[in-house]
Amino acid sequence: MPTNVTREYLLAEEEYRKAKTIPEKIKALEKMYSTVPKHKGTEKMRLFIKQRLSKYKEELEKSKTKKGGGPSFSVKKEGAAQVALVGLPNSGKSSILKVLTNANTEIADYPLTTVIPTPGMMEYKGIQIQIVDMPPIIKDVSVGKGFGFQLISAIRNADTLVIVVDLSRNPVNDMDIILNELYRAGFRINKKKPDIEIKKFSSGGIEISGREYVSDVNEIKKILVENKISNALVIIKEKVSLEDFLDSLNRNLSYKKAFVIGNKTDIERSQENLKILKERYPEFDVIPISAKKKTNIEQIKEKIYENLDIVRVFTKSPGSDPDYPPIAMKRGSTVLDVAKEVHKHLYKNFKYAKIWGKSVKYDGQRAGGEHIVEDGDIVEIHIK
Ligand SMILES: Nc1nc2c(ncn2[C@@H]2O[C@H](COP(=O)(O)OP(=O)(O)OP(=O)(O)O)[C@@H](O)[C@H]2O)c(=O)[nH]1
Ligand SMILES: [Mg+2]
Repeated sequence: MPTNVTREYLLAEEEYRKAKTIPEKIKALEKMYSTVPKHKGTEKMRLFIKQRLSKYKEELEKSKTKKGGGPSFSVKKEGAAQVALVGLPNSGKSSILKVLTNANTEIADYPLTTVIPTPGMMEYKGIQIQIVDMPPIIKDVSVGKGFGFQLISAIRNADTLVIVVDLSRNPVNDMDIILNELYRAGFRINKKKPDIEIKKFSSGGIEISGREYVSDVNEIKKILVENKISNALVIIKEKVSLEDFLDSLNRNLSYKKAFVIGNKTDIERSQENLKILKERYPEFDVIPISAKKKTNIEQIKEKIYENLDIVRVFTKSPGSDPDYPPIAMKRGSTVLDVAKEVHKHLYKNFKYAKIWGKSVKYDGQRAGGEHIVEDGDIVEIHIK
């Protein structure tokens, strides 16, 4: 960031950061443009502001022509799953989208480059996975700052998250902000929704089954009362902390898997910073990459695939080769789920299947509809 800007400019920039609506952003950008000193050294900055301005104006136009106002931020799902790239400004999210997919997105040496979620399609082992480059997370985004609630709801829409941190600066700071904002916005990262069932009644008080799984039953009762539950059977099926219990009552929470990309390994200090990050956040898988040099890109694809919990199934007709591409199914899907996915006729008239692959003992083994398929299985469906 050039230091030779005026106080007016810095104020306008702060206004831009705080602006919540598109008209406010446009107003602030116009101020920034009018107060930036006009000489060769600020040429790139002026260009940047102009580009932002025209993008927002275009957005404003679009939102005006749409019924109900407000531009929509969430991206329509395509392919087997949707993955969101989240991180602070300038960490390299857009650069990563570009190396993973064929999408065309803007990359610039200036924070807040991406202003609307931008999707691209990534192919992995014959499966199409949608990657969405998100506008940046900033401090207090969870309470409406910057891209605010629109950004949060777009992230919610994704099936899994990839956190991008910049190894050329303090990555622990990146992680602290990202995780804190996600938490405040109602995300629970790499956590399983606690296995608790609550059956509400109109009378009879509170009964708790599975008391051995909690440290303090009285606290649980207090939490229930505070949440206006006074008659219920609460079945706790696994060990939970009080905080997890409280979370289980909150329907607005969103449980997502995430791993971390440490970007910019081509920069000198990155190895040191990577070590610090791993020490501070040992519970996260970190994949160090350079979007610029295109190193370790295959590892990201593999990890995304792993986190999605999908299996590929190759269907085949009797007497012919397996079809390509495979179909993506949720882990734990059955042969009948596969039949349903292919055609309702196969599902309705299902008799048995022949299977080649990891889920069976020998090739061509016969299996019923409830048989669970595994990654890479070939399934031949026979009908009545
Ligand atoms: N040295 C180096 N620079 C990188 C790398 N990846 C991205 N950059 C640079 O970092 C800057 C920001 O990159 P972007 O991809 O626009 O970052 P972003 O996270 O999308 O930024 P916002 O849209 O503002 O959130 C650009 O100048 C990129 O060229 C990398 O692997 N190494
Ligand atoms: Mg970007």
